[in-house]
Amino acid sequence: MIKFDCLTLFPEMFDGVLNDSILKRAITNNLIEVNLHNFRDFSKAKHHNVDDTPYGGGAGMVLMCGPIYDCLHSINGFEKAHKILLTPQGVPYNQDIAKRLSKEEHIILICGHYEGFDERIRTFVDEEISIGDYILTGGEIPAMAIIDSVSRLIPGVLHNEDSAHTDSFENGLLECPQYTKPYDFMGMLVPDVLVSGNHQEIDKWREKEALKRTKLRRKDLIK
Ligand code: 4H7
Repeated sequence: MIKFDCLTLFPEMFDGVLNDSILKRAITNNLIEVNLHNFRDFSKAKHHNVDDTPYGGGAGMVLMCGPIYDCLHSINGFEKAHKILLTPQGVPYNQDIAKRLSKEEHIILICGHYEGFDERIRTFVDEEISIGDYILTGGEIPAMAIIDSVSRLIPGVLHNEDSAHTDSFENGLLECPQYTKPYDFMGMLVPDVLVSGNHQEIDKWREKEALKRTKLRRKDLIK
């Protein structure tokens, strides 16, 4: 059982992902637990503001420390939990990080919005993660990417126990080409080896194709 607590101003954004058949089953089978916390509920401001103007001036708003701090402290076991901030300035996320996180018991994800965070929020967390070099309007999509990618590594979450092991990246390579029926689609045929029934040859071909594709598309993955 791995527990995720998510601090967000937009908890509804998580509905679709958590109602996905695989994650939904993982939740009902008590393999994962996901709790959403709206830190606006912890605002002490008249109109429940969670952001304010930046010191030094300039456009935009900055998320205040207070509501996030108080929300964090309201979570049972927050001190021992692994706390992550989702920002474009974080360490680039990958499958190795997903594997490391899947060993945690309790992960707290903090999703920001607006122009950014008060710098002191960084002192609340253990690490800062980015899901890639692009800008999003909030940290919710990165948090969902982490919940999804980590959950599917928890034993029992995937139907076929093996499927996580045969995945792309598990062996450091991209997936090999795959085909299904029909054999002939508008003159494009399935490679002969795949219909040969020779499983030794098929395995060899798949390995070769995976390596070829990785070299061509993602040289950086070849160790
Ligand atoms: C923290 C600080 C993560 C979070 C600033 C978050 C991309 C990623 C956010 C911001 C994120 C990622 C606020 C900066 C909105 C940009 C327009 C939320 N974007 N934002 N600004 N790559 N955005 O993982």
